[in-house]
Amino acid sequence: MSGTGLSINGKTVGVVGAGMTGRAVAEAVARLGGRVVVADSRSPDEAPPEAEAALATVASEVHWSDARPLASTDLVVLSPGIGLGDPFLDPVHAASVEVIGEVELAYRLRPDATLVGITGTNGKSTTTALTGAMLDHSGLPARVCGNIGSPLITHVLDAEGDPVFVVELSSFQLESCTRARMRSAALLNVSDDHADRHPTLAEYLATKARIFGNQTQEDTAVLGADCPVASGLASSIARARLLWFSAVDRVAPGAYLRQGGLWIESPGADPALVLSIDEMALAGIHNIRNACAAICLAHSRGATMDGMAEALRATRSGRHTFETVGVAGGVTWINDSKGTNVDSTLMALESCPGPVVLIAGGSEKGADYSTLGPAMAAKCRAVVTLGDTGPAIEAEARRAGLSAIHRCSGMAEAVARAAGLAQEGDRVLLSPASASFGLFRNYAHRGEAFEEAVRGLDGFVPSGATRGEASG
Ligand code: UMA
Repeated sequence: MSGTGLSINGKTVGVVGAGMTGRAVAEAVARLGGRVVVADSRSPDEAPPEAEAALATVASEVHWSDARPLASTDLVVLSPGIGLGDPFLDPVHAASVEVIGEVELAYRLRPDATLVGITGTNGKSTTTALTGAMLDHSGLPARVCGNIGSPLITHVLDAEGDPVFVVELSSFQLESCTRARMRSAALLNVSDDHADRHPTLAEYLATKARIFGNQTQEDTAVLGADCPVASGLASSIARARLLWFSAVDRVAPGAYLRQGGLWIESPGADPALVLSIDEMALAGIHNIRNACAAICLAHSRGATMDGMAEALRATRSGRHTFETVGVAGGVTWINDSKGTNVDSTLMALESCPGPVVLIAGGSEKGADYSTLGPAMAAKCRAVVTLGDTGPAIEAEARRAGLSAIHRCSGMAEAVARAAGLAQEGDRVLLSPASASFGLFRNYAHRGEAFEEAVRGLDGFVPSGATRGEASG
């Protein structure tokens, strides 16, 4: 594709973070003729195992727990895992070097790229995957990327032709966006998450709202009408065309559930049926909302009715999102490792029809677990806790009247304990309501550890086709 943006040829670019994003940025900068200086706040002992080898050919310098060498660079590009206000960046701010995120860099390199952004506390990945599939099924080339698993920068530099980049955006990524313009953007919902990085809900919402910040009259903003926090942003959308989505009410213009069907209503046009929800591969009310959001986004980029319907028939839940691993001794084992906040665990519990043994807990991000207590008491036969947040989850479960609570130190122990507690017909649900760091590299690593332990249970029978029913 053509590029009319920022030139970094001959410039020295600081890259903060040696993870997936930092490595992708370093590769991009080196390829475009820039000199790369990497700094990561971790010590060499904590370095991601593959980092040194991956950076060896593209970075001139790699520094661990020292950002001072970045003070003399032309521009610093941040990975999402480290906040703009992190004290590690003090030497960079003191030297007044501009700091931007990877998504912002991708935009500045290719301002002509069509970006479709999706944010929200839950449902981002599902909506992103659905939107990409709807465009693909409509014959419109699309690249699905971002927080869902691969940095935007790699895609914008590699893309042939002029695809639509459908980008899942976390608050961590939006925090460091300044000029990036989303031709279509959605805020799905907002609930408590990442309190360690965003101390108040207002600040978290303001960060998410940056997704609409650079839109023009030619662009589309999509808001979740069923979420009071997200819908409250409507009055601040000054320029873009606003579309709504809802699984409760008819909303126009926008997409909604009515009489068992998903409808789209454009200004001045009659409502049009996209498909009956019985035909969707995904189940659950939250996935109906995700589907409606995806319809708004894909329709705004020219997707066809047939293409949208075909994508909804074909798209299943993503990995580690309420995936049935299999059955052992009449107990169904479900991997919802991607349930990293309270809201997503509440949805996963709601999606389980019978008694549940819940495995929850992980690393601390300042969450409030009080709403989880009554849901655990109502649904759980027992709760098995893991990690730093285990005691807080345990306290809420006890306050709500549950007494069968067991603290474990690792996944194998948690699975063995849950197997002993579950009875025939129960579900054992891994849905941690917490991040994974500390015990695991990321949520995928945690989900794999769970699946490995489950596969070792006596009489285990793996699942066939899985029907996604929860968040993600
Ligand atoms: N880190 C440091 N010091 C640094 C840089 C990073 O300690 O100098 C730590 C971070 O605190 C974090 C870890 O390293 O614990 C990884 O951070 P990173 O920014 O290097 O992460 P990447 O490997 O580049 O992956 C990131 C996203 N991860 C985070 O935002 C933490 C991935 O989302 C995303 O898929 C990838 O970029 C591509 O865009 C994962 C995630 O957990 C799935 N996202 C959070 C979520 O969904 O809740 C926001």
